[in-house]
Amino acid sequence: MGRDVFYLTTPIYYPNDVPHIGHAYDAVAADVIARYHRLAGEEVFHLTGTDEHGLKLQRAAEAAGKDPQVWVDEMEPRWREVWSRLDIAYDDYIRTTEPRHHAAVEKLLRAVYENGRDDVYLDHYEGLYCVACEAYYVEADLVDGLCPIHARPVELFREENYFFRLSAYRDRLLEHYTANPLAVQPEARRNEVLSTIRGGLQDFSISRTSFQWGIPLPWDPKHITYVWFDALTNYITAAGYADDPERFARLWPANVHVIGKDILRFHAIYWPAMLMAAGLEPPMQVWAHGFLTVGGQKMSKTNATGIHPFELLDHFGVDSYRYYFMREIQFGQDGNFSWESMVERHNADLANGLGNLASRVLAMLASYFDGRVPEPFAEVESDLPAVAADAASRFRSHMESVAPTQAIAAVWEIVTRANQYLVEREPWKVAGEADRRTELGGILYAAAEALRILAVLISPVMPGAAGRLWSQLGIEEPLSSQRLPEAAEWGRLRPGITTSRGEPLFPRLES
Ligand code: ME8
Repeated sequence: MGRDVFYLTTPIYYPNDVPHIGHAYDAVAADVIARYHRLAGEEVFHLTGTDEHGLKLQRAAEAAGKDPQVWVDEMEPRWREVWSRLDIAYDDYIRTTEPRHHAAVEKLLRAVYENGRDDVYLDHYEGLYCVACEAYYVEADLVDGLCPIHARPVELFREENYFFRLSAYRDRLLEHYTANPLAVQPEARRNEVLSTIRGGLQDFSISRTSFQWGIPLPWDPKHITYVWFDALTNYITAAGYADDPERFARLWPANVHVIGKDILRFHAIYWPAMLMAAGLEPPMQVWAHGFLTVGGQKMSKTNATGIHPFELLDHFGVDSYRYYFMREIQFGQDGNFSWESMVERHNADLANGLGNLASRVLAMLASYFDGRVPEPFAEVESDLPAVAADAASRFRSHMESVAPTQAIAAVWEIVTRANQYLVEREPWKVAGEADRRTELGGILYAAAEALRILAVLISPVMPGAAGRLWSQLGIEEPLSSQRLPEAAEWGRLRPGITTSRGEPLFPRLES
């Protein structure tokens, strides 16, 4: 495999509306994983973007009385604006209306159409279509006659479509997933995919004739490319499939597509089969997270549960926001958002936990040592270095396996142990005894060193707070130059540097 870059993607979002915290959830998760890999010294390519074609977009534009292109041009910046406030550091942003994408979709379509195996054929189709999903359903899929995902009425469509012979890929997909047990995660989702494939696959249509907004098939332009065929292709467009073979060889296959569980079938069945049909490798991993609810309910505009990220960002700030969703909701499972739990996490883990640790240590350094980091003192025995080393190593292995919730929990063992350590050692009492000055220095060195390691380890999750803590510690080398595992090794904090107290990292919030 020619790949030497960690290539990670988010889904591309439909800009028919503004984002809610469910969309932001996978954007934040992907950013945390991407930042972790940069911290581990890897070259990272983190892709996100917007899925701008299809019937759903065409109808949203019509409802707004606008041309679809004008509409998506207006809507797309409202997504980027949210990613910017969420500190999402993507390396590329793809819009499916861009010429580079048009070229890649045409190239992929042709590769599949002309592969000599008759994988694309023309047929008539009559079926039940959910425009919100942009997908067909059979009667048995429906719940009370409604779309199983959106609980909305489906529409009967009858069209001439080109079909992709997905049914022919059953055995190859099974072989792929047997040979690559981690290719779909978590385990429950892998089992779901395997049982769908074993149950037999239906061919799916890859073109539409009932509307115009999309990319025409190169061999029959009255057909518009099915929006999912179009959208999935974004992952290879941005890797240079149509215009940069060298770059494509370095980037493809992607290491991980981070997605929500509702779009698993497209990513873990359609997409690998499409790639196989074109002679390309499937992605190395598809990681499907769970669904967020608000007050136990599906998020939607109509029941006021479609919370815009700004509502929370204005109140909690970006670091607390990112922390909450990654820590409170077990990544991979469904979870419920509530204001109460968010305030609770903020106050308990951030304000009282990490924030309090930092302000106590920095205040004592200021009062007893003029802010200077004292010398370590071997006689001050403590298990803090061992706790930190163990937590850092578990943090890394959890991040490597896309388990941010467990990774953060490991880091918080350092916070808890360091706060206990201060309580046990009572530096404020030691400070009263003139002959225990070296010991006092040793205690505060250890606590400050724990803070330094914490700043490094929290940086993928809370880049802003990590940066502020880092500058309060007065370390000269930029935080962005730190690399794991070395940066988490105990004893790298240099005695003599000048710390400063600064503002509290996480001011307490009223509930
Ligand atoms: O599906 N909780 O776009 P999208 C968690 N354009 N995640 C949620 C969520 C919730 N309540 N609601 C939405 C699409 N999401 C396609 C993708 S990729 C080639 C094309 C997640 O804007 C959802 O699971 O409807 C999905 O991963 C993402 O938001 C985009 O949803």
